[in-house]
Amino acid sequence: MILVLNGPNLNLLGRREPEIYGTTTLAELETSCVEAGRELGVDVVCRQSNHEGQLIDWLHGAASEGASGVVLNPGAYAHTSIALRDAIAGIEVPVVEVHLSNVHARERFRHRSLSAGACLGIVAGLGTPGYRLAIDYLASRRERQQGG
Ligand code: DHK
Repeated sequence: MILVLNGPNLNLLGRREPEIYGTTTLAELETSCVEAGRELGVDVVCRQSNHEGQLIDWLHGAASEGASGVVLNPGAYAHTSIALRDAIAGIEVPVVEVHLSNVHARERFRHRSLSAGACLGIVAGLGTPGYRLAIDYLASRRERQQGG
């Protein structure tokens, strides 16, 4: 199973600054993630929260839920949350950080991600297809590790 976690304000996708984040809604994004998983033969479970502690709890529970990887868009917590970074660093399950927008082409305060350094890798600026790339990567990584 691959867990897809979206952080604060991503529940507003589709309506929120569409020139930056696009017009795809969170529900549509989550459906496309589940479909990508189906094509790849892996279950995808999607969740969203506006609360830092909830995201941390889901990360802590990822292994016991059977997740082989986590796709995480931390939203603005990427730029502010040492607690989120520590949660990622503290679990065995690999995490790929995804940003819809190219954070490096935006305001200076978005250039630094505290969480990214604890992640396996990052995808930024590719819009919703970035999630699919991350799922694809984590699914094939799991297969490689299982010797498949
Ligand atoms: C989403 C957010 O909510 C912002 O706070 C980040 C990220 C960028 C995104 O591009 O998906 O700065």
